[in-house]
Amino acid sequence: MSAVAHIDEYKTGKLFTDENRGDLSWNGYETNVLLRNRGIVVREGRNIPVFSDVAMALGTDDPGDARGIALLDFDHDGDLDIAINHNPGDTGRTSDIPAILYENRVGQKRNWLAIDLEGVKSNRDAVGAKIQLVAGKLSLFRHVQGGSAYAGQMTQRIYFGLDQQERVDSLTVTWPSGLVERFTSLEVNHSIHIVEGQNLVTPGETEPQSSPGGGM
Ligand SMILES: [Ca+2]
Ligand SMILES: [Ca+2]
Repeated sequence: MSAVAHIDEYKTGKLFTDENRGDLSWNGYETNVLLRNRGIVVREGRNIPVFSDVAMALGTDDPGDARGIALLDFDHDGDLDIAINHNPGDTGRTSDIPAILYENRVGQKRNWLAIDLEGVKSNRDAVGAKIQLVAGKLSLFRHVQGGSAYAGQMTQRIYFGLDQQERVDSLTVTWPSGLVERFTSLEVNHSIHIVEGQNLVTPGETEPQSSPGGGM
């Protein structure tokens, strides 16, 4: 039952009663959205981020009661895929409501770079590190986070989508310790491993598996 579709009943409080709700969750069945980042536009002198909902166009507008989400490159082709878990409501029967895995079928047509950071003086997972990448006209920024979603945990590997750029001009890592390391002229379409303070880029290891959290 959708609280949006039944907004008049919702306002009466009727949907909160056991008689009407039964053993089902009474909301959360709105379709999922998938927002495409269209970049920054300047309006009246202000930088405004613009997003478009492309869920219907891409077939991800599922009406399930989604909760946990994790981004991960499950097929190791350099792009991020999406795993989603669902809320079993008061039934607790997670096996009745399987997770969904959305495969990214666009990203592998473009160039990319994936990065694992390993702190030494900083914390080992490099949480708090900042990465600035420049590739031709692209200037991209990533921040290594310790937590990334409600009821789910993303991969810790950092991914940069590079469109048609065939080389990374510069990569600047600012570690939590304050150390700044800069690398230039890097090849694309592979993963790399950077250990704090070694001023060295080595090939990355196999992507560790990530998964969304359990149903709530
Ligand atoms: Ca992938
Ligand atoms: Ca793919």
